[in-house]
Amino acid sequence: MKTAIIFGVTGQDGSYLTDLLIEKGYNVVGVARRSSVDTTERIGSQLQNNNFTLIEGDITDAFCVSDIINKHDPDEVYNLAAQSHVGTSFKQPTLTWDVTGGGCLNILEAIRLSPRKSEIKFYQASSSEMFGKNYSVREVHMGVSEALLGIDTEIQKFQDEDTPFIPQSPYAVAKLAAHHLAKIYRESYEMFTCNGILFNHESERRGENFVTRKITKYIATLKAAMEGERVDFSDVWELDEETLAWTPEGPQGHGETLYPKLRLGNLEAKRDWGHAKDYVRAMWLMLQQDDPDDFVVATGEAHSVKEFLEIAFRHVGVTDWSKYVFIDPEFFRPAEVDYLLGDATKAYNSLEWKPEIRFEQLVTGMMDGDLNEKLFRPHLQTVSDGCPEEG
Ligand code: NAP
Ligand code: G4F
Repeated sequence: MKTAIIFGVTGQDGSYLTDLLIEKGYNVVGVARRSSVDTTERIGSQLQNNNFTLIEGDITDAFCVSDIINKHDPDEVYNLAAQSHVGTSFKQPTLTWDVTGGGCLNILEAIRLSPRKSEIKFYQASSSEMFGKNYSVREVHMGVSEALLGIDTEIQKFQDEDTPFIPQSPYAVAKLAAHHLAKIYRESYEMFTCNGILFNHESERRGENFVTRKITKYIATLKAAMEGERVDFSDVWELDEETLAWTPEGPQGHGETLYPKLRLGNLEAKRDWGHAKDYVRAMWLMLQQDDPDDFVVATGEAHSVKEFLEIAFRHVGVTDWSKYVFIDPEFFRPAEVDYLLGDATKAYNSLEWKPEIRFEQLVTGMMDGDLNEKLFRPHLQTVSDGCPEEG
């Protein structure tokens, strides 16, 4: 039976990877940092599994990391632990550097110094965010309808393994340092290290301060609250400009209940969004190869935040979503990554990996996930929701 250690097991990807490896018959050791509250919600279904062990550890503590590697004799080590929020990295750059960059170095060193160095395969969670402002270009042939209009080709922007990195945030710089370190350890010490350059991937388990889940959770919460108040979701009232909240004074006479608007930043940014379940499969496949390498993992489609909003609201019958959304300068970043579209041809060919879940299905699946949660969230009755510090 193979043993895998997952750093960052309580996160979105950590939970899906745990499910996958348990299904494949692994013994999984999940590492979670100490917290004053329970962070195991996403891996709750595995906690009683005999093949799953949850241990405490923090990747910024080199001795702790080394102790974990030596104690558990892993065949595979996955580093998914990170301060993974780009916006937060501008507010907490040092912490981001220590966790997202330094944490990877601690694991690489622990493996290098282990007597089992040559038997351990290592996966590093690199990110499309490292491309930052940069992209490659190519000419693509258009479809029949465009050809009839005399347009044969267009220039497409994309990123693949050969696109140079121009990071735009402290997070991306920390990830890039970790990425290069993993390569250097591969080339200098003959270690089996792979970088998965993953484009954005989301799910029902996505953290609530990433834009996709922030949107789906808001819509589901608002709908549930309005249904609780027997108020028609598609027919809201006048906006109180001061509180940025809807104050219903309709026939039901619900008086002062407040429904805050969804506060978002840049809606024009484009991302190549896939589903986390598909992407953890690619991580595992990388470590099953004979030789270590780096791979882009992406769907090959880019959509704007606005398109995500449109599909999510349409799913609950709302076509004019603009009246629910407030563009708040607080959520704009000091530097933005405008466009990410990955070319995963290398992963398609070498790993035989392909995404199964496409954009529209991702959005509606996330909406259903939040709609089915059916929790009543009392915070909707205040206007303090959507704290800029967190989203
Ligand atoms: P996530 O949900 O934010 O999970 C991050 C995990 O890291 C959590 O389990 C977190 O623990 C843990 N962690 C944070 N600081 C730690 C520390 N000092 N020591 C040990 N663990 C620590 O992120 P994700 O979406 O699953 O992404 C997984 C990895 O892929 C991350 O490295 C991310 O940067 C990278 N990535 C993600 C995407 C994406 O679109 N999702 C794309 C490319 C790359 P807590 O539960 O205690 O917070
Ligand atoms: O959902 P986001 O915060 O994801 P972002 O910045 O692309 O980073 C995610 O993907 C990376 C891979 O490319 C990972 F490495 C990283 O760990 C993380 O998982 O923001 C997506 C876009 C951005 O352009 C942002 O400016 O949405 C825009 N946005 C607009 N309003 C917002 C908001 N983002 C957040 N988080 N909150 C907003 O209110």
